[in-house]
Amino acid sequence: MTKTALITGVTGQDGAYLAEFLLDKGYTVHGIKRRTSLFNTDRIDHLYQDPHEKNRRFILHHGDMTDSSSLIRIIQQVQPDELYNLAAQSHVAVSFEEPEYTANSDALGALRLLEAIRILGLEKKTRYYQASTSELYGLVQEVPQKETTPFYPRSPYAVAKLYAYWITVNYREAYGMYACNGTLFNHESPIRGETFVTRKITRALARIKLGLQDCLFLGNLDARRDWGHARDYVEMQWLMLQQEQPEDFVIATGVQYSVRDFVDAAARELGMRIRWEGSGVDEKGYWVDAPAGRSTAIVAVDPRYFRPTEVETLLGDPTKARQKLGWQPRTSFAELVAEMAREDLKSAERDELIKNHGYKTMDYHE
Ligand code: NDP
Ligand code: GDR
Repeated sequence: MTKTALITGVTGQDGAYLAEFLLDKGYTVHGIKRRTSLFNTDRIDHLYQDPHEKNRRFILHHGDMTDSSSLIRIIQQVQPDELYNLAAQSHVAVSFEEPEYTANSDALGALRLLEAIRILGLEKKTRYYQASTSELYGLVQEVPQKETTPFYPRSPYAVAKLYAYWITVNYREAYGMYACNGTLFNHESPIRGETFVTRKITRALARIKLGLQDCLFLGNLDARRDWGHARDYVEMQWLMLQQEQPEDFVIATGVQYSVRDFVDAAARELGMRIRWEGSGVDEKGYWVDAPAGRSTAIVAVDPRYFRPTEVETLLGDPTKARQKLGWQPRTSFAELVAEMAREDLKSAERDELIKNHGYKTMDYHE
């Protein structure tokens, strides 16, 4: 029998990879997208099926993590075998600016889904996956971090995700639901949001190479992360829901690099040199030095990107996932950076064409 999956956050990076993965496995996939004033389906447009088509296997619904009634209605209609909760205000820095909204969508959003499953009497049918995060470890208490490492969240985002983590555990224990947390370390891809540091770097360097941008402003260059590929990580999300017993798992590569290492690796890939600047902005936030040209990218630190409380270092230990799920990442750091740089160079080439025809392309500094 064909299985039915429901994905919240289907328009995001992981949602797009997971939808594709489940469709390939023969699932019928339903996704929840929120209403936005511009189309937000770029990442899943290749999966789109016309609503008039018969026997569609990819179906989108309007809903919002802050709106219980829409979630209950969709779950009632879809009756999912598996529910993947990937929707979130997922930007750590933004969570300091919108803490209440972040708590509403990321913490209470998870509760709304779990309650909907219970209200609808689907506790024995619907398996639930919660997108938990290495940000829970925050100020790290143990190196490397594994399933038993104590949490110390360092942002409104991480605190909201802490609630979501424990409410998932609680519903599993209280109501016997098949509910689990995937505690995922950072994972990236060519469709990563442009304001996360990896994509910001590959996109900016590619644009600098083609003369579309002058320099790249970053925050903490010394932050260290355990970066994997999103395509590898969604397979684990699925595997976690195929076990006999629901359990929580850490998913990571077990290797760590700094933001500065990422810049160097991306520059190497694009055949560029980096000129590092301690600080290249004046008190008004304007760039004070002349651009360095296409083969050399200026990278400057802008304190605007510092966070009130930073997570300096994260390194995961994926031993349990390797042993129990038989899972391990397939993409190396070098391959990840190369793929992202290659794809962003293609987009920059497209933007260059547009510019050469007299149209403006956006130079974001976020
Ligand atoms: P993205 O930011 O790319 O995607 C988030 C998704 O959630 C988007 O589809 C977004 O919609 C949707 N969304 C946000 N707010 C709401 C809302 N109020 N109602 C409905 N939908 C909403 O995140 P990723 O794909 O990178 O991450 C997926 C999940 O995994 C997130 O929960 C994230 O916190 C978590 N995570 C991610 C890690 C990573 O390194 N990528 C690591 C660990 C955890 P829209 O497209 O309209 O913005
Ligand atoms: P993170 O990812 O906060 O780990 O959360 P992000 O790429 O935003 O930051 C990683 C590290 O890089 C430093 N940094 C910068 N970050 C951004 N965004 N922009 C900059 O200019 C910049 N300069 C330096 C940051 O300070 C940080 O230390 C991601 C999200 O996907 C979360 O949803 C997820 O839970 C975690 O990964 C695991």
